[in-house]
Amino acid sequence: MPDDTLWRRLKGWLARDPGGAVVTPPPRDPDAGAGRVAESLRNLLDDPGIPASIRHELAADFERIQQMLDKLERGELHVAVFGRVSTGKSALGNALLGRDAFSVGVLHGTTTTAEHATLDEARHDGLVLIDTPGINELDGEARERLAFEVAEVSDLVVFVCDGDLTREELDALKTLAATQRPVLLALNKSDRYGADEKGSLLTHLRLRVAGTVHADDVIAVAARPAERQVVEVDAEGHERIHRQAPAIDVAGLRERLLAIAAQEGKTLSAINAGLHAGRLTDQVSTRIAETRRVLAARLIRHYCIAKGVAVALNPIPVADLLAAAGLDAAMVVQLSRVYGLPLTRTESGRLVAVISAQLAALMGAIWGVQLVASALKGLSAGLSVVVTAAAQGALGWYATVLIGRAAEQYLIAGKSWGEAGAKRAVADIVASLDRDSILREAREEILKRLRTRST
Ligand SMILES: Nc1nc2c(ncn2[C@@H]2O[C@H](COP(=O)(O)OP(=O)(O)OP(=O)(O)O)[C@@H](O)[C@H]2O)c(=O)[nH]1
Ligand SMILES: [Mg+2]
Repeated sequence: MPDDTLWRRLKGWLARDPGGAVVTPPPRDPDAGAGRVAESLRNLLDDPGIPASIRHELAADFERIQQMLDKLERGELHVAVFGRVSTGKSALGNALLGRDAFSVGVLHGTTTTAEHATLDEARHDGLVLIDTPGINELDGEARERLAFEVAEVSDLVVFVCDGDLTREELDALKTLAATQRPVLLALNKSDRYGADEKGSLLTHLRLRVAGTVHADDVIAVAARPAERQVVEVDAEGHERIHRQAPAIDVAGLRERLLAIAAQEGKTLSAINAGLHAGRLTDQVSTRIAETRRVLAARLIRHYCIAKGVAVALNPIPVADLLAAAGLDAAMVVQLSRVYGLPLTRTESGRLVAVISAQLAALMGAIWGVQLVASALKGLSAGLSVVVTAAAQGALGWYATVLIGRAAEQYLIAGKSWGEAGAKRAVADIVASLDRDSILREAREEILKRLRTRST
């Protein structure tokens, strides 16, 4: 059953905060947590209760969950570099990889799409690096979208800057942090600063991002230090000028990444995968609920026609309409199958009796006079037998709609009337339906069928 075990387990694992963001408390034992999420993902992928049509419709999402499961089983940690154009994101990716995996350029906008490469040196820790395009050219909304996309594919983000943060950079940093991924801030091009200048810039940055990035995670790097003129004086006192690039310095950042990967790698991947699965589970349940509602509406209509025509052909006193429960019980048996909570014929008969009793109590006063008046409304004097029969059939139809909808509600709530009880639930349904338009439609439909029968 799609609503039970896995779904409950997954949802239990993922607690929602009031703002709607999904927050997963990191499990104490990362491996156990990752194992639990992997199992949930596997169950979601294999859940026989998910109809093929819904699987097909959400194929891309299922594919993504499969990839995340593979990644989780391989124990990889995906790290994205994010930031303004030309801050040296690609250069930093290369420096961490120890090879030129990403193109680096003086021109703005060298990287135009997200690319990823495995961090060679850290392969045993399963770090995968993702390069992204710069955020300058984008307006606020597009920047936010990119941040979400990046967050979606990464477990951890290194935000790269090359000086103080602009307002846009700070906004983007906060957007990323709000997606629940850990964010590190790398101050790149630190070769351009003297030691004091670098120290005070770091202190300033730590203050600016306090509450968003931990002070230990604000780290200076030099991914591709610019060449400098170096003057060498030989033994004879001759000066020789040549250009030399200072050493790359990403050791602090690499160490921090590896430490995070070692400590929480699997937990972070698991959280990320869990978030995805939680969203997909919600989507799948929404789609299943929609499909069920459509099926249920079709089924109720089918029984409305059957009952409406039967009553029209065999007029019975209005007061007996609710008691003529045979067809309604058959309908409820079928509805219970649509909702995956099959009821026996006896159980559904009992449910129909409960609903009918509520309807009778609710409408005792109006059931007779007002309802008949409604059913006949709009019909001219000198009614033919067929027309009055159709009006009475319409009442049978209306009673079936009410019973069907009430039973549906009871099934949707997992065979329960909820805290307020059957009386309230039935009253709400009566109030929510447009009685006159249902009766009008019923009358027309029944008349059409009676005419077809008589010709
Ligand atoms: N001085 C100095 N320059 C650097 C450093 N890292 C990168 N650069 C230079 O910054 C420029 C941009 O580098 P990229 O790595 O292409 O920057 P990016 O952020 O990937 O740029 P886009 O892909 O265009 O957004 C290049 O000219 C690099 O040589 C550094 O540590 N020090
Ligand atoms: Mg780039």
